[in-house]
Amino acid sequence: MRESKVKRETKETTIDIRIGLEGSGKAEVQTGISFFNHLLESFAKHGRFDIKAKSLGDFKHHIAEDTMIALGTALDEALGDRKGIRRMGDAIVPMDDALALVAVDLGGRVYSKVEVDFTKKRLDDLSSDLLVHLLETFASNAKLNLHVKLMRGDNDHHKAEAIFKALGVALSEAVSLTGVDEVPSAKGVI
Ligand SMILES: [Mn+2]
Repeated sequence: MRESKVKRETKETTIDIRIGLEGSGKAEVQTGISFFNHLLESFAKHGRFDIKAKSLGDFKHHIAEDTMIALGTALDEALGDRKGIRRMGDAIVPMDDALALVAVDLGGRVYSKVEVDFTKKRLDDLSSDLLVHLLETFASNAKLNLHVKLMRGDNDHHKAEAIFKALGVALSEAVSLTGVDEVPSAKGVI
């Protein structure tokens, strides 16, 4: 079972995260930000990851940001030497009017490009402008290459949720084991 636990404490936040890659999509997420909980639960459900998160802090911005740092770190640790994984994964996921494309490469190179625009300033109790930053933060801490493109969409809630569902599906493919016990790189290391 590939899993890891990360506890991250700063003057601003205290974050406790646990991720299991061979999960069933069960999420127990308490960040104090309802919409962010909803996104992480969608991510866990469609990635079939088990995620436990408890985040406390001074500002919602710090809580969300530091939760994504810890979640990215936990994924990186759960993957270990990344032997035997498929490494790449992608998904195109609709949610009513919204259509999100997500592609990931767990080859260890950190790069992210996230293209999405929101109409409103707020996604319920989460600032819309935080969303791109949260995905970039996750990618850099998980040491992955992430491309996100919102192909179309009208409703902001649907756009954000389609992206997190697609991230789950893409990552579930990328972390899946091929049965070949090798690092999936021509270089022999990741
Ligand atoms: Mn929803």
